Amino acid sequence: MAIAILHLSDIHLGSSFTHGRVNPDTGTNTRLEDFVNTLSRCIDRAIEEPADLVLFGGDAFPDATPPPYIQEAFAAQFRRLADADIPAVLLVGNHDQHSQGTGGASLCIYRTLAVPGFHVGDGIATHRISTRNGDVQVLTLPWLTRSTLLTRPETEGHSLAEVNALLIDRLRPVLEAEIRRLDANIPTILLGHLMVDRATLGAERFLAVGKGFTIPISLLIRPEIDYVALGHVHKHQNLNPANNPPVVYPGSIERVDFSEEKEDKGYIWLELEKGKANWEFCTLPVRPFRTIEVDVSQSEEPQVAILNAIAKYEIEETVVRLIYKLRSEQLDEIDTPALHQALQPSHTYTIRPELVSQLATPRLPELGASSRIDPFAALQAYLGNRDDLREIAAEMLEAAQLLLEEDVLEELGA
Ligand SMILES: [Mn+2]
Repeated sequence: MAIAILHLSDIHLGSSFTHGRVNPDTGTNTRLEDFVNTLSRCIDRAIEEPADLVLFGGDAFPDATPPPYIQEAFAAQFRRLADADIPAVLLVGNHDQHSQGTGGASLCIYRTLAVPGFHVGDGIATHRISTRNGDVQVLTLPWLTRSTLLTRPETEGHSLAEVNALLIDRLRPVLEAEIRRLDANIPTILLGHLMVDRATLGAERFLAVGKGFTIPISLLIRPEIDYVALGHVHKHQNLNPANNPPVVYPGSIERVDFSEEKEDKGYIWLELEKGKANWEFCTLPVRPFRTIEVDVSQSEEPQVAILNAIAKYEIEETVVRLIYKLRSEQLDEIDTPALHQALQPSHTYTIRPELVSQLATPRLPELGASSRIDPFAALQAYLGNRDDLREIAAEMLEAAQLLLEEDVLEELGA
């Protein structure tokens, strides 16, 4: 009998608030309601089938200290699994970890409370889990940082690439020891929150840049392992076309930002036996995002051209961003209130006019024409002009600071 497993990841409850509005009936941001509804669809499926096990691949919240009402919304969904006697493994992702100390991850509360059937994966360990359809072992590999396996003196004076190589050297024997202890007779899953060197990236590359490291896929493709359940990358993909074993990112359950506009969102339904993993990506009906980009700089009637561009799309219930390019002389021809009116049926919207320059002037005037600029100042100026990156601007600057300390940008000649 196969073991039925629901694998989901990157819930990010509490993200994307700038794409929502306050629901006047509940006082809650509509994007939190979206994320909770989508999460509840996953839990519904697990309970209806029922699943024998639920695997969560990490990143429950945007950070390790979510406000209590967001913690509670997450807990209210996962406790339905406990009520239905469905075991679950909650893996710790990079957004769930405190930057300082250990054991402080936002998900550790579930171990402290000893929720029946719940396992928290905050270390490299194997969890043997009894399900209705037999035992399964889940080797957990949470998000690793340089401080997980290395000490400060070991990393000092080394480049990021060298530290990455050092970490892989440390990880290899630790993982090997764990794999040797596995029971060869029962189905085995590796559950990891990590960046695999073969992955195509999404929003997480902005959210976590400079903080983690990349794992070669050869470490994960092992005959002892029947299915590799991943988290971290927001775009669904199977990294092993040969499928022996499947190496699968389910992706985020909702669109976190516009970089995920065109991606389907969903979870994985898996039927697992020793040596055999049948899996399927199940799409979730998530809120649509739509970029409407139009260049009216050559248009006689720019206002009409913009309204026509908007009219092309069904924008009801959609998160919309309108970007229009025009010449500065056309500014007076734009009736902005009428644009707001046209976008009214959307869920939420932003409007960004962009001036096309007639001359070869710098794209950002504050950068001036000097040939040598400080990369950090350049990034700051760039981010100051990108409303859509405001949410992650602080993190990007922090990551850039780290890179600069590592002299990486200098090496690149930036
Ligand atoms: Mn992550």
